[in-house]
Amino acid sequence: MKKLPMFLSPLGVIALCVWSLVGTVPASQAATVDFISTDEPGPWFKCVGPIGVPGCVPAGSESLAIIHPNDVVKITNGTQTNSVHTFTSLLFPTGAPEMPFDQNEAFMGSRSVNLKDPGLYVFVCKLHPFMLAAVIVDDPATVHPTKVDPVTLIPAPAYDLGENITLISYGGLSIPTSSDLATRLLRAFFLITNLANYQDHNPLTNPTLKWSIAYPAGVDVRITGGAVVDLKSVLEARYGNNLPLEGPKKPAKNGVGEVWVDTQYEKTNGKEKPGTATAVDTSTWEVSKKVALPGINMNNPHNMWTDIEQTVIYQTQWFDTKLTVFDRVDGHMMQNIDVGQAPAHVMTRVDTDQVHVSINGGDDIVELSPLATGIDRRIPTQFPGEKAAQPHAHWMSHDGHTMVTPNSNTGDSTKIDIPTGTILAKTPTGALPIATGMMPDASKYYVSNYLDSTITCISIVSGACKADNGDGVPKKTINLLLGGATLANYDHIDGNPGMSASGALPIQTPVSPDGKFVVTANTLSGTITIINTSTDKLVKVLPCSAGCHGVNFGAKKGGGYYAYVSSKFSNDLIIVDPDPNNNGNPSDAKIAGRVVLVAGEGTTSDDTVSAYAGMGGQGVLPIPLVYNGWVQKLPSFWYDQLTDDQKCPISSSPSPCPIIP
Ligand SMILES: [Cu+2]
Repeated sequence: MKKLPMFLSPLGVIALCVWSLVGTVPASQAATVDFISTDEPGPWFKCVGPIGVPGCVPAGSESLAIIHPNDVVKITNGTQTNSVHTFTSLLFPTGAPEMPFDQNEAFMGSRSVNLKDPGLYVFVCKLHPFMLAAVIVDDPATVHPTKVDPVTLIPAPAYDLGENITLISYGGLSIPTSSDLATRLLRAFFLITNLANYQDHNPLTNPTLKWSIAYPAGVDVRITGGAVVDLKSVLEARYGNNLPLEGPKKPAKNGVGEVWVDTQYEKTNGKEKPGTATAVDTSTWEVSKKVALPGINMNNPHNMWTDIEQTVIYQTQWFDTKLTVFDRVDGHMMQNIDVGQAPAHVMTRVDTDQVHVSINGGDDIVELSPLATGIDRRIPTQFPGEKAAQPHAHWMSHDGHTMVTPNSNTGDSTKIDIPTGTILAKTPTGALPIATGMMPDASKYYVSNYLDSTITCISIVSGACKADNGDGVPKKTINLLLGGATLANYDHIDGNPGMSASGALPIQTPVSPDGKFVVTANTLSGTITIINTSTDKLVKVLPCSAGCHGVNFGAKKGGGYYAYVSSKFSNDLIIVDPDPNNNGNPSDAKIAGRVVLVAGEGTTSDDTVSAYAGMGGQGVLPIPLVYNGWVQKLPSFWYDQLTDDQKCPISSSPSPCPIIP
C-alpha cells in the first residue's frame, strides 16, 4: 500500500521536540495520558493527549505513549466505539508492581492504571486482540551515554524498554527485551497500529509488490544489559524491510461455489464505520460481490454463516451489538437484530436451522429462529456465579447436539448440550482461547490458545486425542511455537530457526470436513499450520500473509477440499490445498492460489470503496457448506455439484449416507 510521506519518519521529528521537553516537566508531577477505544482500524486504542512526553508520541502509530514513572494511563470506552472492550496487560516490565492489569469483564466507561516501574507496557483487548496500546515508562535520569542536543546540550533520551518483560502467555514467561520474541512483538505493534504498513498484494496499486514497515526513525531505546540501540536499525537488521510479496494467482483447479470473506477494515463512502463482506467466485477467482450495508452503518463485520438453503448470509458486527442477515445473491438486508455486546461468530444447528451467535462481550450464546427473525433462547457459557466467559469462535457438531466455546475471559472451554442448553463440561485450556474446530464425528475438538501459541485437543469420545506416543488421552496440548521437535522449535531468545516453521498467536482452527487435518491461521508468525488428526501432531507449516486470521474449508471441484485463509493486515485470500494427492496425508499441502480481495470491474456492490481496499480479512465462509451434517442437507443445486466422497465426508457419516435432501 502506498506510504504517506507524513507518516514515514515522524518520530524523528517528534523525538527532537520531545528531547527539548525532557527536563522541563517535573517528574514528580504525575501526568495522565488518555487513550480512547475506537472502531477504526489501526489506532483502535488511540492515544488522544497530551502530545509529547509525558503523553502521546505519534509515530505512524497513534497508539504509543511515553510517560514517566508513576504517571497514569487512562482508557475510555466511550462515544468512538459501539462495543465494550477490556484493557488488559499483554506484557509489562518483569516485577512491575500491580501488574498484570485487567478487568473482571469487558466494560463501557473509563479505567486508569498507574505505571510505576520504567520499561515497556503493552495493553490488549481480550475480545479484539489486535487492539493494542504501547506505553514506555521512561526514567528521565537514564539518558543516552554519548548523544547531546547540539543547541541545548541536554543529553539525548534513551527510552527505557526495561531489562525483561513478562508476557501473560505461558503462565507469565519473562523474556529479555533484547530477545527475538520481544522485538517481534514490537515489530507487530508498529505493523498493526499503522494501516500504511499493511500488505498490498494488488499489482495495480503496488506494482513492485514490495512490503515495508515504517518504524519510527532516530529513536534510541535502552534494552537488556543497559544497551542503547536505535530501534529502527535493530528491527530492520533482524527482520529486513522492503520485502517481496506474492501477487494474485489462480489455482489450477476451480472450487465449487463462492467464498465470502469479511474485509473488516475496508472503508466505503456511504457509511462511517469500517467493513464489507466480499464474495469471490471460485469458477473465475474474481471478486464478484461486496456488501457494505451503508443503510445500517455496518460496523466491523467479523464472521459469517448461512442457512440450510444457502440463500442468506448471517453476519456479525463485532464492534456493535447486531447480527445482520442479508440476501446472498443480491446483498439486500433482511434483518438487523440486537443480540448483545460484541457478537463474534455465528453458526447454525443442522437439525433445526436455528442460528447461534457467540456474545464475545458477555456470557452466553444467543439462539435465534431460522433467518434470525427473533431470539429463541440464551444459552449460558459458564455456571451461575462464575465470571463471564466472553466466548469467541464456537463450533457445533454434525448432529446439532454439541457446542463448544473458547472462553477468552476465563482461559477455558465450555461444552454444551444444545437441545437442553446444559453445560456438560468446562475444561481449562491456555491463555486467551479464541477459536474452536470439531471432528466431523464429534469425537474430539481443538481450541486455539491465542497468547500461548498452543492448540488444546479435548476428547469428547474417551481417548480420541492422541498423546505423542499414540496413547488416547482426555486432553493434549499441541505446541505451535515453543517446545516442538522439528517444527515449532522456535528459540524465543535468539530467534532461530525463525518463526516460519511454527505458529505464533493462532486464531481460527477448523477441522477438514473429512476429519483428516486441522488447519490453523497464525497471526504473529504469519503462517498456516497443519495438524494431522490421527496423531495430533503438527506436520506442516506454510507461509501466510500479515495478520493471518480466518480459515474455512470449501469443496474443490472434482473432489477434495480447499482451505481458504484470510489475513487482517493484508488484502489477499490464500487458497490452500491441504492434500493435493488425496492420500489423507497433509505433508504435500501447498498454496494453490491467491486472490486479491479488491473490487474489480465485474464486482457488484451497494457502496463505493474509499480506503483500505480489501484489507482486514477475518471470517471466511465458503458456499456451499460442506461440513459433515450440513453437506447432506444441501439443496440439489449445490449437492449435485459435489463428488460422492464430498457428499459423504466420513465413512461413519449419519446413516444412511448420503441423506438426500
Ligand atoms: Cu475490544
